[in-house]
Amino acid sequence: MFVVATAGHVDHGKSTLVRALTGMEPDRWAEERRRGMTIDLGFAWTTLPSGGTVAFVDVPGHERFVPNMLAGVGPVPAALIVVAADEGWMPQSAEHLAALDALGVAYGLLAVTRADLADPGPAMAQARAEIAASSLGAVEAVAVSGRTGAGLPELRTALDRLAGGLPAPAVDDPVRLWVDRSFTVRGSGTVVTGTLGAGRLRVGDEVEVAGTEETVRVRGLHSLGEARPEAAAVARVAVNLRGTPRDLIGRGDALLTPGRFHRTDLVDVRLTGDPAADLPAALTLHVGSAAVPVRVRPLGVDTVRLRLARPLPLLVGDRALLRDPGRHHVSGGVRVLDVAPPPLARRGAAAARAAVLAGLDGRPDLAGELRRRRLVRAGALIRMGVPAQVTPVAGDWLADAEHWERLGVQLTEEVTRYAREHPLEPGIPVDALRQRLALPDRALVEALVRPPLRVHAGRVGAASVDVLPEPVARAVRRVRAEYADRPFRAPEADHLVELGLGPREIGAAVRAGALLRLADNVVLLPDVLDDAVKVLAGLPQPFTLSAARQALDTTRRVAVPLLELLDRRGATRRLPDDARMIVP
Ligand SMILES: Nc1nc2c(ncn2[C@@H]2O[C@H](COP(=O)(O)OP(=O)(O)O)[C@@H](O)[C@H]2O)c(=O)[nH]1
Ligand SMILES: [Mg+2]
Repeated sequence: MFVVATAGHVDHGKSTLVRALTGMEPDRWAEERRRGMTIDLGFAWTTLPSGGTVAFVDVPGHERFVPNMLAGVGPVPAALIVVAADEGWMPQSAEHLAALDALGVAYGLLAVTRADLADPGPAMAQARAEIAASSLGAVEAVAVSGRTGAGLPELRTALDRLAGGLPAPAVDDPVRLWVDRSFTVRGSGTVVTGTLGAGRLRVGDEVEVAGTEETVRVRGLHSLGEARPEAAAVARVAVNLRGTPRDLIGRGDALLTPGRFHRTDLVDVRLTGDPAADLPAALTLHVGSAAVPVRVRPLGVDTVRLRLARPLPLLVGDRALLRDPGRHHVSGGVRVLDVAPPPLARRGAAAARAAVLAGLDGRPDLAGELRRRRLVRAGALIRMGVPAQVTPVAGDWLADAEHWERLGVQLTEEVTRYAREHPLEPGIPVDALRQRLALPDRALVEALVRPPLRVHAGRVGAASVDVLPEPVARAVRRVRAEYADRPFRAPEADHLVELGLGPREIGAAVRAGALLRLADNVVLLPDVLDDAVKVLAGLPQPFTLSAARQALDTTRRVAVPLLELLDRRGATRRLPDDARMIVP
C-alpha cells in the first residue's frame, strides 16, 4: 500500500478529487458535509492501474485547521498538492508547502483541479515553480476536473509512478504508529488509527502507549476496512486495543514497539530552511501526529534546544516543524540532533554545546555518540535511534575506546594509591574504586581490571599469590585453606617447615602481599586485620589482652603482636593500665 496526504488551499477541490478517485467520502463529519468544508482528517483508498492500493489522508485547507493538516501529513512521506486552476497559488497553498518542506517530504505530485473552470496553465506554472524550490523538487503535474472527470486516468497513472519511486519501507524497524484518530467501537473498546510508516503489527502484539507508558495488547487490526492478522508498513491501520480506555489515548499519542523508544522532553535540533533570526521563545512543535508547546533556547547559528511541554518518543534524525500558532505561520523545519542532550549548567556550556551541534547532521553516528557520551548502554543508544553494532565492554555498556583506555590507566593509579594508603588491606573495594572513577556500574570496574591486578573477594589488588614461585604460592594457598575457619591462628613453627615456608619464602610472600608478618615466624593472611578490628569492636571497651585473645580465638603468640600492629595502625589504643580500646 502507498499512503499519500493531500495538501492545498481550502476549496481548491482536494476532497472532491479524493472522492472522484476513490468513490469514498473523505469528509466524515455531518458538520463537514453541511458546511461543505473539511475540518478534520479524512481517509479513503482505491486500487491503481498497476493493481497496487493508494490510501489518501485528506487534510483540511482552511487556515484555522492547519494543526489537523499537520497531524495528517506528519507521518506520511508523500503528498498530493492540489491547486485550483481558477484561483491559483493561495496562502494555504504556501503554508502547506512550507510544512511539507519543513518536514522534508521528498515525494509528491501536483494536481491542478477545477480545470473545467479556467485554463490550468498559469496555476500549474506557478505551483510548479513554488514546489520546485521545496524539498519535493520537480514534480509531475496533472490537470484534472473533479466535476467532469477529465484528467483522472492520467492522475491515476501518475500516482502509480509516484508509488513506484518511493523507497522500500523498513518493515523490520520498530513500530512508532502516530495516532491520528481514536474512537470506541461498541463491544470492542478503543480503536486508534494511523499511518504505519515502518515495521509491522500483528494481532496479539504488545505495544507501548507513548503517553501513559503502559503496555497493551493488540486485540484486532483493520486495514482498508478489513480485519487482518497482520499489517506491514506502509499501511493505514486501525488498531483495536485491549483494556485501554479511550480517554487515555488520542491524536498525538503513539503506539510503540516496547523498549525501543526513548521519551524525551528535551532535544537539541537544527533549524532547516531559512530559520528566522528572531524565532519566538514559545512555539508549537509538530512531529508525527503530535503538536506540543515548546520553549526555544537558541544555541548556535542554526541550532536550538527545545523544552517540550510533554515528552515524546523522538529519535535522532526525526524531522519536525515549528509553528507559531498565534501568527498562523510555519516558523521552520527541525531536524533532531540529540534526544538526550547534556544539561547546560556551567558558564560557557551553551557555547560549547553549539560547537558540538555544529558538527552533527542528524544522521545516527555511533562513533560520535560514544566519543561524546564516553560510556553508554547499547539499549539507551538504540532507543535514541542510533544502531549500536559494537562489542560491549561489560554487560551492555559501550565505551569510547580512548576513554576506556584512560580509565584503565586511572584504575591502576587508584589501586596503587589505595595500596599505599592502606598497606594492610589486600586491595581497594570494587565499590570504592567505582566511586573514585565515577563509573555507573561495578561491572565496568571489573571489566577494567587487567593482570597483574585482579578482582578477589570484592577487592581489586595485585594478584599477589600468582606472582610468587609456584611452591610458595601453593603453600600460601594451603594456609588460606587450612585457616579459613580460624583466621587469627598462625601456623606453628614446625608447621611452617612442613609447608615449606622458610624465612626466604615467607619474605617473598610478605613482599608480594600474600602473607602478613606479625613477628618472626608469626604470619597471618593479609586480609584478616579488618575482621580482627570488627571482632574487637564487639567487646566491652576497654578490653584486656586476654579478652581479645579469647574473642579472636587465638593464642598470645598471635594476639600480642597483632594488637601492637593495630596500635601502630591507629585502629586500637593502648591505655596506661595495658587495657586497650578501639579508636572510634
Ligand atoms: N467545477 C468544479 N468544481 C469543483 C472541482 N473540484 C471541486 N469543486 C468544487 O469546489 C468546492 C470545494 O471543493 P472541495 O473538494 O470541498 O475543496 P477542498 O476544501 O480542497 O477539499 C466544492 O463546491 C466543489 O464542488 C472541479 O474540478 N470543478
Ligand atoms: Mg476538503
